[in-house]
Parts: sequence; C-alpha cells; structure tokens
Amino acid sequence: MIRLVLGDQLNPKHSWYTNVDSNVTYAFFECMDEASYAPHHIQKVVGIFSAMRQFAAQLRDKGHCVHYSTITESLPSLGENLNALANSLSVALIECQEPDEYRVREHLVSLNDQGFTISFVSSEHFMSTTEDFIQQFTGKKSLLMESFYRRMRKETGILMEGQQPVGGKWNFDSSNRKSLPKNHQVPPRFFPETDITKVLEDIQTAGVSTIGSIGDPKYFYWPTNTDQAKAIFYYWLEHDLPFFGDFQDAMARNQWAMYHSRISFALNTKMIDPLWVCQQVELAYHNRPEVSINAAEGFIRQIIGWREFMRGAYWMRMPEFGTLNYFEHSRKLPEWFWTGETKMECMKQTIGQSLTHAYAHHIQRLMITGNFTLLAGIDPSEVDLWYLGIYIDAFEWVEITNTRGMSQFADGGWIATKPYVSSANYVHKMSDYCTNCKYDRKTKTEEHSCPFNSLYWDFYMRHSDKLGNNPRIGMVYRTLNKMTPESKEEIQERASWILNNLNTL
Ligand code: FAD
Ligand code: DLZ
Repeated sequence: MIRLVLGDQLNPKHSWYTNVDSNVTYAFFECMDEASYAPHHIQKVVGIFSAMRQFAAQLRDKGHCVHYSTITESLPSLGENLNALANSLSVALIECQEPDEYRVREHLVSLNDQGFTISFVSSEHFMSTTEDFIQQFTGKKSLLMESFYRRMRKETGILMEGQQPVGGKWNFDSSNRKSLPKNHQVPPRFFPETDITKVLEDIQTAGVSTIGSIGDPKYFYWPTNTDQAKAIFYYWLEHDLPFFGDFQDAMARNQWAMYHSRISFALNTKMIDPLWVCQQVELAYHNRPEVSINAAEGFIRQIIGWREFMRGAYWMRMPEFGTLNYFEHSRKLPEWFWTGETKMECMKQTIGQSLTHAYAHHIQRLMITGNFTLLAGIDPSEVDLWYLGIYIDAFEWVEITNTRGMSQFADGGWIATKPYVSSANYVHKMSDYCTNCKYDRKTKTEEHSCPFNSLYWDFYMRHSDKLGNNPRIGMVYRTLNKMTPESKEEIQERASWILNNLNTL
C-alpha cells in the first residue's frame, strides 16, 4: 500500500506512524502543479519542501519505507506521480489523509478511475468536524463565530470552570485593541536557523516561478520541523504572550510581527498540534500572573475559534464559495501590490514586509491591504490569488475564507456581519504609519488627501442598496445623510480620480 503525505500533512503524531509496516510506502512528491497553482512566495515553497524533506528523513530514520521525489525529479502533478509509483510498486491501494483543499481532494478522487483505489483517513489535526459545523449553521443567513467558539470552549474544556468561562466572560476582544505607546520597544524575536541552500538550488533548477525575496540561505528563519516550531512557540509563550492581548491589533513601522506568534505556518503544515498549543497557553495563564485573561483568551480564540470556524465555513460552501462576488467588483490589483512601491506608507510597509518576510499579521492583512482592496473594488479573485501566494501560511481553506469572506465581504455577510473597512482615522489610531506618509490623513478631497478617506465614503455611497439597511452600519449612513450634496460630490470626484489612477498612488 502507498500512503500519500502532502506538503501540509507533516503531523508526526499521526497514528499512521505508530507501527512500522514494511508493506507500506510513504510517498512524498514535490511537484510543479502544487508549486505553481498560485504565484507562491519563494519562502513558502522553500519552507514546505524543506519541511517535507526533513519529515521524510525522520520517517526513514524510524524504519518506515519512504519514497521521495524532489522537484527536479518529479512529474508535474500529484496524480501522475502517484500513478507512476503505484505502477512501479504494483500496488492497487492508496491511502490519503483528508486534504485540506477542495481542489486537491477532487484531484485525488478523480484518480480512482486509473486502476487503483484511493481511500481517505482523518488528518488527526483539527478539533472540530465539518459535519458538526454544517449541522450548527445549516439554514442560517449568516454564521456567528461566537456561538461556534463557545461550543468549542465547552467541547475542549479550554479556559472553562465547569460550564462557565474562566474570567467570567467568553470573549475579551474589547481589551485586545491598544495601540503601541510611544517609545515602546518590541523585544528581539527568536528565529530558528535552517540551511536551505540545496532546496533553493533545486527550486531554481526546476524553474519554479516565485515571488518575494529570501535572505541568506544558510539562515532560513521559518520553522521546518516540529522541534523548531516548538522552540519558536515556547519563546513566544515566555516572552511575548503577556503583551499579545493588549497589542493584538497594533501596527508599527519596521515591526513586522509585533507580539504575534508566527506559528501559522507550523500549524497549517501540521508540524504542531493546535490543541496542544492552546493547552500550553492555558497553563501559562494559570501559572504566571503576568499572563492576563485577555492575552490567553485572545490567543486561544484565534485557534479554537477563528481557525476551526474558517475550516468549517470552507467545507460547508466550497466550491461555490470561490466564485462569490457580492459587490460585483472587477478592478485589477494595482501593480504595486507586487513591488510595494507606493506612496501610501501603510501599504508600502505592509506589502514591503510581505514580500521580504512572507508574513503580515492579522490586522495588517485585514485593515491595511484588505481594507484597501475592498474600498477600491478589486475583483476578489485577484485579491485571493495575491493572498494565496504571498503568505507563508496561505492554504486555500484558511486563506479564501479570510479573504473573500471576512475581508472582501464577497459572501454578502455570511462570515462577517459588516464590511471591515475604515478611513485613515483607524490606521492612524492603531499605527505610526500615517506620521511618515506623503498623504494627508486629515483631509478627504485635496490632491494629497489620504486615498482611504474618499474611498471609504464613496464605497458606502456606491453600495447603499446593499448595505444601507445593515443595522451594524446605521451610524455611517446617518453621517452620510448629514453631508451636503456638494461635499458628497467632491468626495465622489476625488474617489473617482483615485479609482482611475490606482497604479499611480
Ligand atoms: P497570531 O496572531 O499569533 O494568532 C495565532 C494563531 O491563530 C495563528 O497562527 C492562526 O493559526 C490562528 N488565527 C488567527 N487569526 C485567524 C483567522 N482569522 N483565521 C484563522 N486562523 C487564525 N491565516 C492563515 O493561517 N492562512 C492564511 O492564508 C490567512 N490568510 C488571511 C487573509 C486575510 C485577508 C486575513 C484578514 C487573515 C488571514 N489569515 C490567514 C488569518 C491571520 O491573519 C493569520 O493566521 C495570522 O496573521 C498568522 O500569524 P500568527 O501565527 O503570528 O498569528
Ligand atoms: C503549497 C504546496 C507546495 C508549494 N508544493 C507542494 C508540493 O510540491 N507537494 C505537496 O505535496 N504539497 C505541496 N504544497 C501543499 C499542497 O498544495 C497542499 O497539500 C494542498 O494545498 C492541500 O491543502
């Protein structure tokens, strides 16, 4: 029998590996189709291949039988590689862990016609099931993360005292929104070091087309095995968790990760276990007075709440979810999304660090780049492709739900109850970006006014038919109603100029 191990299925604790069975071959394929379904960041491809190679080597060391095809040896698709291996080993049964991605599942299912049987087992990674998710939300016009999250807290017992939440409240979100005080220094972070020279060489030899940059190949700083992932996490737990709660939404120039954990890549490739991570945070809360409930709950909510929730939403609505475009947005992404060369300081910082580090934290993704693309009416498919390629942690199940759903409101409010958009006020409140910007954050309609200001009001005017009755944004429309027709017109004029000249901003 062959057991296929995909690049995001590197779970060392999976029950597959409990016993060594000489009749089982574990198959890993670095392949062009997977490396090019989106314009991936070079660090993402390097990180995945490097982690796959180390995981395969560990299995071999434990006595398992392993087949590994590198990107310079393999055939283009997973199916072609599996077919060739199945023929050469004369096996008729291929077992796979449930893929996280709809496209890959369909591809694997289609192989059933090619002379062998594909069967699926659980990836033994997630804490919730799609069936329970669908049962909870079938027939609901919009999902409610909070009700899902409470169920998950009860089911996992995390931060619970009997049936009640620890700290007396389920959710401390309102205490997660401080901006960074002036002169506050975010301490240096811990980075593991992996020599990825050979992996990089192979990727270049195979001609994989990538975006972004990579530093010294001797010191690759994303985790590529479970030990490194745990080391990053433990360092963060000891040094950064106490600040995570307060500054979860804060942004600052030259601080590319703030107090965020940077474990999403390790989680999404399954190098570390999400429940274990949450249990460590809960322990820290109980044992260390400096870890407040808003830090512990704020972090745990992201994992047993948002992360599991997005997975449920993905499988409930795919493939249709990938076509949704509620506002019928159709503009192209500005060219500077691929270079970071724009005069808007917030966009320059966020896109710049995304190209350099394959990372931006949540509020940068939601309230800087996502905010801009929604206000500018960019086609959600263009936006998806950018997010799917650029981030080290980007896998469709968690990317598309966050991008098309939460950020672009392309599902008409199924995931998010209102669009996440803002003018420059919010950006200025939560960051120091505006102080160094060529645009004026205080004005709306002048030549140097921050583009966010006119785009924000213009967005609500353009979409009043679809948003005007939303009770969560009544205040916006009340303010708009008080504006004179002349000032609305001036805003629309400035917005229209911006929309027609996006590449020049
Ligand atoms: P931390 O802030 O330290 O949070 C801890 C963990 O919580 C993360 O590692 C992640 O696993 C989980 N988490 C936090 N927020 C979310 C969320 N909204 N949805 C799901 N899990 C969450 N996350 C991805 O893993 N892959 C993506 O492709 C992705 N694309 C996104 C696109 C957009 C437009 C937005 C707004 C968010 C996206 N996110 C994505 C969610 C979030 O931004 C990242 O999980 C987070 O920035 C990863 O950094 P971290 O590990 O330092 O997170
Ligand atoms: C993202 C990715 C990349 C870049 N390359 C590979 C690969 O060559 N081989 C592989 O098995 N997996 C790769 N992956 C991860 C897959 O795309 C991932 O398994 C699917 O997105 C399913 O979630």
